[in-house]
Amino acid sequence: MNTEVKQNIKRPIVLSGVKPTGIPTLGNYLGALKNFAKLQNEMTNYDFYIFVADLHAITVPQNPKELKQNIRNVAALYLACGLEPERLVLFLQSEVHEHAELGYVMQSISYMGELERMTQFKDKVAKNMTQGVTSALFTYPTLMAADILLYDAKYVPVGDDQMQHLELTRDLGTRFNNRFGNTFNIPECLVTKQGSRIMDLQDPTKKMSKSENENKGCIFLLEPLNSIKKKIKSAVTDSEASVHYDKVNKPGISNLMTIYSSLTNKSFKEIEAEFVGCNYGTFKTKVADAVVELLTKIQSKYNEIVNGDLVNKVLDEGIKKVLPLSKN
Ligand code: ATP
Ligand code: LTN
Repeated sequence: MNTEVKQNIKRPIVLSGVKPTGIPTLGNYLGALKNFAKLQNEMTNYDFYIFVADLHAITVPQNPKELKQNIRNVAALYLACGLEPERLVLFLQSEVHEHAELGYVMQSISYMGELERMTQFKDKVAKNMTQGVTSALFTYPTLMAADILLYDAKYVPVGDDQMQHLELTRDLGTRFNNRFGNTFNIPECLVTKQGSRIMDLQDPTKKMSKSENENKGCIFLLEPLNSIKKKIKSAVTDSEASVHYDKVNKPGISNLMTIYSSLTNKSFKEIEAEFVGCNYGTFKTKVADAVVELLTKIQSKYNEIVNGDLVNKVLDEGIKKVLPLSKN
């Protein structure tokens, strides 16, 4: 193996992925993409491995044409959200067949009982009852463990819905090391302080999710700006007409406050002070303005990128860097 690759291996790795199951949402951005861009600038001694998790996407039914477009959209959105090609190894999960191979090994050391406890599996089964549940949906967390352990990743930035999968990854890595000798680094989860779980605008007890919920409560990063404004204005709130944070009794307003706080860096106290005596309409307009300002920038960058060569170039370079590492 050449020295350049060896030097790469010595630098600790931050790794994460997004599934191309639809257009990424404001939840994906605030819980994951924004954090990747921030960490990339802060953690200058780390290498960043960011991939499009297409093998995970096919654990639920996909239209092949749409999947192809969604893969490209996710890759272009990574770049449009501030990930810098020079700082990052961007690749397609299915192009590195070692993910599936190690996933099989992880299946063979995991137990049905621990996979049955995964809440993402239970939630998706409840929602996909009519379509049939694939066995890959059940073993999904073992593939995710393989994604991470394969590269000896040190940190994995994710939204808080993935913490349970990260715990399982740590368990499987430790189990493998204990049985077969020290092989894998045991990774740590990096969850953003603000925005790690953005809720659906129509049902703020449910996570905003690109492939599962009714579209009305979900803001997609490539959605027309007018439609975004409408969705925020019709977000479910409560009858109190007072902007204060109370996740249990005021989940809708608390969710809008979380979005506003993540976008403006204002604390909940500062937001409460800003909107004393204001009605919800005024607050929602401000939230919508902040979201629209962000998405105007992201969409214009996305439009510059999506039809050019950059995405292919970055993916080609990424796979060249990542293939020797996965064989190490
Ligand atoms: P699906 O709807 O297909 O299950 P998803 O959007 O929930 O997709 P991913 O695309 O795999 O899931 O998520 C990519 C990253 O975005 C993960 O780190 C995940 O934790 C984070 N994420 C997803 N939804 C939210 C949300 N509502 N709030 C904060 N972070 C989120
Ligand atoms: N399971 C994640 C997506 C994902 C991932 C990973 C994230 C697949 N493999 C490895 C971090 C590291 C999800 O459903 N959000």
